[in-house]
Amino acid sequence: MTGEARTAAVPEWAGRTHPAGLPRLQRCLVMGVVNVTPDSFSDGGQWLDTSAAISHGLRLAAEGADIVDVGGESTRPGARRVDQEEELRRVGPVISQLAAAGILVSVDTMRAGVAEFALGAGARLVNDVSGGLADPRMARLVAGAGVPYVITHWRGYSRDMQALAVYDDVVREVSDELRRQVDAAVAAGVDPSAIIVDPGLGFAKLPGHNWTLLAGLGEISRLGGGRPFPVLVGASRKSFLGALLRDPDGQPRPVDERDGATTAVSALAAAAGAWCVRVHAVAPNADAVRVAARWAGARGSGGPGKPAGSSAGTRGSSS
Ligand code: PMM
Repeated sequence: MTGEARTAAVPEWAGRTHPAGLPRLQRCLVMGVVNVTPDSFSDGGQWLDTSAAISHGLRLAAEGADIVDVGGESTRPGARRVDQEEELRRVGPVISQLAAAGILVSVDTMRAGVAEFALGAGARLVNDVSGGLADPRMARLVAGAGVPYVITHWRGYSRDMQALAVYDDVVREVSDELRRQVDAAVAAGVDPSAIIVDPGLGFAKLPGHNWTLLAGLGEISRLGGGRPFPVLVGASRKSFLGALLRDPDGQPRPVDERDGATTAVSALAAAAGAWCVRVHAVAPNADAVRVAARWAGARGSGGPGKPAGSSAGTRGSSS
């Protein structure tokens, strides 16, 4: 192995992508999910009760979540929208309690009104799965608040999004469409250094599209060319993992038995340079990103057991 190859501990694009306003760690971050909904595909109904949702968020933080993402509207394929009042009723007290406990909270919403309320309640990051397309006021709100903003690739509401899963070249098209979403946000005043991009696994994507996107994270980070953005990967328990792990009768692996596959995706995504993974089961994924960082660090160190230095492009943990 050449010295040059040894220092390439993570892909070159990944080491330079840290969103302004968030902790800068030498590894991929872990975002734990609290869905305060009756109908999310993986945990719907489990955390609809406010106190159960708060306890769950505290548990995820204790298990190693760097960020806890709180959402009040299901985006599962086919889901119908809830109104803003109901969404606020679900997420408001959960966000304020978790933020008051010192947890870095993000709000998972497509509505500027909900994001505004959440930021007032202590959320520090807006995770908008529509990437600004569902609510034209969202980008201005985020710009005014000066908070980090996750822009996810999105083609339409959950109710019929899978009919929109038609691509010739999914990495190129997702990159181009994300580029337009990012440009619109920047035109509305969002600081480019506060933007995180997300390929939107499962959002108007068939299983094969999701795998191709995972293999193309570097290109997505650059949105087809130019400066890289931090990338968030949301693969947790999604149906493409269930489809991969079909039983001999062809039945998809049940949702609650997909955490092993999710953890594998997290390790590989971290190794590929993802900035953050969004997951339901935090503990194994927190381990996975640390393994990926340590492995990458060893590759950059030139010898077993020696941690990598802090050279640009290196995200290896030193522990
Ligand atoms: N997926 C879901 C919800 N929110 N946010 C981002 N940024 N990326 C995702 O892939 C994403 C998301 C749907 O999954 P869930 O219903 O289990 O939360």
